[in-house]
Amino acid sequence: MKPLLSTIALFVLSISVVSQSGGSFTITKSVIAGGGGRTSGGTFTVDGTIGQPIAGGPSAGGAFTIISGFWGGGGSVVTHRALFDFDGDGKTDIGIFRPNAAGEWWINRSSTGVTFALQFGAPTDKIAPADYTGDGKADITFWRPSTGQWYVLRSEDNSFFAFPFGANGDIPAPADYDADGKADAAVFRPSSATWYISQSGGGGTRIFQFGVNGDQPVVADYDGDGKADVGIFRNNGGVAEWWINRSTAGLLAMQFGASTDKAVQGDYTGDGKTDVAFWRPASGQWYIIRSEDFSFFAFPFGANGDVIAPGDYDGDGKTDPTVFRPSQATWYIARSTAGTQIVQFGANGDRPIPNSFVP
Ligand SMILES: [Ca+2]
Ligand SMILES: [Ca+2]
Ligand SMILES: [Ca+2]
Ligand SMILES: [Ca+2]
Repeated sequence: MKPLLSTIALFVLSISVVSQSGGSFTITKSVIAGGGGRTSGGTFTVDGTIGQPIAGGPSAGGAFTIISGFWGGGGSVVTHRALFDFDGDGKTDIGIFRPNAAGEWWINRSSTGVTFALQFGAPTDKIAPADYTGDGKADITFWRPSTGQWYVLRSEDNSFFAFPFGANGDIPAPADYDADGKADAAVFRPSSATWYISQSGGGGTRIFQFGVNGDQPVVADYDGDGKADVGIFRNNGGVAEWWINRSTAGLLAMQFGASTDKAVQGDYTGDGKTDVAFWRPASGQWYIIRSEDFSFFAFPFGANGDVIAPGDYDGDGKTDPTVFRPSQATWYIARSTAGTQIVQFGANGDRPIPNSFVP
């Protein structure tokens, strides 16, 4: 077991190296995560997996020192990123789409407080911003119903690319369904209740039926496995039904809310799992079902006529209830750690970007 020990020691000294080999095994990916403290002492056992690939069979041996730490027991590491984060600082950015003849995007970068604006799209396009390129920054994107074309402005260099996916009448529902770190172009076709998902990770296009005509997509990661889950919000005779096909935990169906409520699913509790939630326009009440135990809580925030725009504006991993009041172009953000923020941004008639996928 001497070779294993010497390799771990070597690895500790050069954690930026991604490939190490020695003795009877090979480590092909970094096994030391950032942060953490220093641990040293006695004997150890490695049972199979270090980091991502299987490193070999069980090994055991003498003294060791680890700076930082091992990743958890062979499982994958799930990262959850704030949606509508255009500068990649982990915080949702305040921003609007203005449906002028040439569609305008105005976005206030949370990292610097500086606003940038550009024209991209038309008033009849459906805005569909998400991180398609996988650099951790949302890409300004729209989907054109008349042609089924997607137009993505790369966050890396503001160049754009376009491709056809979907047809007129479809509802765009992009998200990272295959958990490769890139949003996948996707549409729900109401006429046939069919989903089309173009998996960026190389898995091809998934086509399947889920829901019925009239349902609205409410896609998010409800079971916290890193994969977006297909879900719909249904008006069943005035009662709201949620049907969610969780990628790991299976089907979840519940009645929660009324058909006139607005779906505002998000991770309000910060456990990495999206909570079923709605906002009631008439009363301004938010109703949230905790993913932890399916209990619910409610509170008032906002008023009738507001446009909801939930996101993680303070970057603590918890969704912050947020509304945009068109009459005053004012944002009210109930930040989970930093308190309520009131900001004027945009104009009456603008659409808050974090409202992009609200049914
Ligand atoms: Ca940001
Ligand atoms: Ca993907
Ligand atoms: Ca999932
Ligand atoms: Ca938050």
